[in-house]
Order: sequence, then C-alpha cells, then structure tokens
Amino acid sequence: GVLAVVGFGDPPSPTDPAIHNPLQRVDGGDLVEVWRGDAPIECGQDGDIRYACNDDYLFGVLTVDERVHGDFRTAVEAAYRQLLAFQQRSQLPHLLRLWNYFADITDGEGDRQRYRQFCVGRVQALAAFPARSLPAATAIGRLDRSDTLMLYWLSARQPGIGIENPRQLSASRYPRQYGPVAPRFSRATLTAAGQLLISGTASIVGHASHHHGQVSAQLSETLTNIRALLAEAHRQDPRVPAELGGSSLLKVYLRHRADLPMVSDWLAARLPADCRCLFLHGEICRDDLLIEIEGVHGHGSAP
Ligand code: 3EB
Repeated sequence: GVLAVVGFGDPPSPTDPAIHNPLQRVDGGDLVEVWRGDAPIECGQDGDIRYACNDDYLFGVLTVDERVHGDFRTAVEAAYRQLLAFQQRSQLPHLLRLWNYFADITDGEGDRQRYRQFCVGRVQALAAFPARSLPAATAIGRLDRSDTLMLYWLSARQPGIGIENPRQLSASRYPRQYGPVAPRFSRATLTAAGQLLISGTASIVGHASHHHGQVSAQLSETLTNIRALLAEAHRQDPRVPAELGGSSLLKVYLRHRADLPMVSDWLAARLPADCRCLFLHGEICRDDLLIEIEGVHGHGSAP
C-alpha cells in the first residue's frame, strides 16, 4: 500500500504524484519520495485537507492561499488550527512529522521576518501541545514565488517520542534574539515502530549558527549534529541503528544551486555508499545558513 508519493519541482500534470513539493531538485534526478504502509489504504478529503491512511498511519496535505487571510501569521495560525482540529477527530491523531514550505522565508525586518511570523502563528495554534510530543519538522523557503503555504504531515495511531539533540538547545528554548516566540518542533521523532524521523538539521550548536558562509564546514557540523541525534535515539531505543547507512534516506536543502557539486562530493566522500541523498533548492530560515539536512532512518518494525 502506498500512503503517499511526493514529487518535486514543477507543478504536476494530472498523472503526476499526489503531493507536490514545490522545491526543485538540483541533482537532475527524477526520484520521488514514496511512503509505504500496510494496505488497505483509504483516501479522503476534509475541508482543505487531503489525506490517505491505513490502520496505523495517515499522510495529510493542506495548502493555504496567504492572500485570503489578513497577514501571513494569520494564515499560518488558520492552517495549523485546521490541521489540529482534523487530527483530533482522526483515529490517527498523533503527529509524527510536519513539513512547511512558503515563499520569502527570510524577508521582513526584525520580528516581522516571515519565518518569525510563521513561528508566532504556529505557537498560537500549538500552545497546548506538550513539548515531549511535538512533531519533528522542516520549514524551508520555496523559490517559485507562490503565495501558497504548503503543509504536509505524517501522523499515527500510536504516539511517537520526541528526541532532542545533546549538541543543540531545544528549539522551544531558543532565546529572544531569534524571534518573539521560540520555534516549536522536536529534533526528531522516534516512532512506535522504531523508525527515526529527523527534522531539518543545520550548522547550529547550542542555539547559534556556526561557519557563516562556509559550505563544507556547515556540512561537517550538520553531520556531527545528525550523528549525535542518532546516538541519542539509539541509546533510547536500540532498534534505531547507531550509524547512518542503508536504512537512511536524507534530503539535503541547498540555498545556492551552485554549491551542489561541492556538497554532493563532500557527502559522497563521508557517508556510507548505501545512504541515499536527494538534493533540493530552497531557502534556509536563517540568512547565515547555506544547507540543511533532514531524513528518515531505520526500517521500523510492526508497532
Ligand atoms: C533550526 O534548527 C533550523 O521551525 O519547523 C529546522 C527544522 C529549522 C524545523 C521549524 C526550523 C524548523 O532552528 C531551522
């Protein structure tokens, strides 16, 4: 059973995958992302939400036209309220992983910056959410000048466990300098099946960005962060492999397309050959960050 197929880049033709991630692939490949689950799969629509689910998992998509709301923050809050209301009614209520894509992510001065406004809208909807069950997340700028905020997510019948990174301050404790409210997400979710869903991870140690303008140093710091997260998850659940490998799928976001040769060569030289990467062109939410890496790790077994 196929729960979701995510295609990248140009808007789909009617025969293309059901979920359209608006970022362009920069590696020229035409791979799609496929989320498999046990059949039977049921598809449906609820308000603006489209979903597919089986007995254990649900994959949902919600797009919101920013122009129909007064401002971006309100659009984000409305989207998250709709998402949470839907999840609370669902038999698969536990959010494991969320992806957020919207344009001009670093535009706007100070607290008006769009990523900061995104964080405010999200907090207004997620206020009552216990920190330990915050989903893993990605928030990346789309570059196609669209006015649409796109959210998609994975949820489950059984809750996951939020995993924090010992090298990084929990995002929900970031100090005031990063915005009026702290971002709300976990560094990773450990699913009941023992799979690790890794949030967008960048060259951040504690709360500070490191290696401004240096791609390979940022890559190195990011991989060190991911390895620390895997070690922490493995410590909590030995089903999670302690090292990246054949069960790992990474998505690498690049601010600059021109960095692709360096980034892909650097990773190829340091990652196990059986760990696969897909490269996308998108804006990272801090101006000083050039790359961000997310992923899925471990096979998972029936919960
Ligand atoms: C960071 O670690 C980098 O706001 O949902 C990564 C993953 C980041 C998710 C989000 C932000 C988010 O703070 C940015």
